Amino acid sequence: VHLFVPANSSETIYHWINKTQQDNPDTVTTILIGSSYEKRPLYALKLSLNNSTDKKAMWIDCGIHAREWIAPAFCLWFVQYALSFYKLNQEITDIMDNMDVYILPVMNPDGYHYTWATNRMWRKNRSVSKKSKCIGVDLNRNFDANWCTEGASQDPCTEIYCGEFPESEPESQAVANFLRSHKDSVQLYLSMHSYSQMLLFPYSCTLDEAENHNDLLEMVQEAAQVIRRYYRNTYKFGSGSKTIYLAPGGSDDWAYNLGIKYSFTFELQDRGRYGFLLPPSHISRACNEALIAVKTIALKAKEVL
Ligand code: 0X9
Ligand code: ZN
Repeated sequence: VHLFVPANSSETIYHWINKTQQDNPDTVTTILIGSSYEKRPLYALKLSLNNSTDKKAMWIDCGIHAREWIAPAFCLWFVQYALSFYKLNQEITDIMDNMDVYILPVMNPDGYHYTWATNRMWRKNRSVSKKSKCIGVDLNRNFDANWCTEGASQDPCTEIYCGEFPESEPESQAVANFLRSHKDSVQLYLSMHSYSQMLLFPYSCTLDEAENHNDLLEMVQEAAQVIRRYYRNTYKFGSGSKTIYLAPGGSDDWAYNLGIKYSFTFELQDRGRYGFLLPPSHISRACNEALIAVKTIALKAKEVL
């Protein structure tokens, strides 16, 4: 599939959100779910085909971590793919006929902007701490899942600072509030990161196994297999704590504990050659392989729901 999705500045992404909604008024609605510390709006797109009210839904967020630029690119890619290939590709048609899709292209717009303007390697948000000169909270340590235990830090000067208290940050609070108020419909949660090529599921905040560990394992295993088959690329898979590291306060574990039993974090390309600085020429492959993984998981989730 060829879709034109370059690396995008936050301004470009706001523009794109606007245009996507205007061009697809029957399918796309923009939902303002909150605003960032620096008061940038947090827009989620809702893709919804038939206006039945009791439809199941999936949620995808991208760009929790500022420097992981391939993640927002994926969110845009997914939306453009879904809108262009509905009725042309059977899998996306099947998904869209059965689920609404909520997409938050940039969960951390302040950090993202900062990586464009000032420091390409910034990770956290940009909130100012009362107790330190250091700036920013790791939004993926700020959720209420074994918050700030081993794998996070109380030191504002570290990259894994958990914040003052769970959901202290407007960005994590906005996502948590939205999911809390939509938890009866949202049954699949996906969070896009990079890099290292991994498909992860809960728990990351403890070494304990999730109650449906085997289902989750089967889903990511199948998704990794599909990537290998179609793109000859390798993704590791498993629970977060056993596959990468213990890391509490993450959005995936929090969503899982909320009752969204199919909850995943994807680490997209690459495995370290370029790291966060993935060249533009790699964007399309990285997004396409993530897309077939998302389709595989969404179709499996649809079966069991
Ligand atoms: O450490 C993270 O937040 C993620 N890796 S990254 O290199 N993109 O920063 C992994 C998140 C896995 N899930 C949780 N820790 N809950
Ligand atoms: Zn990340």
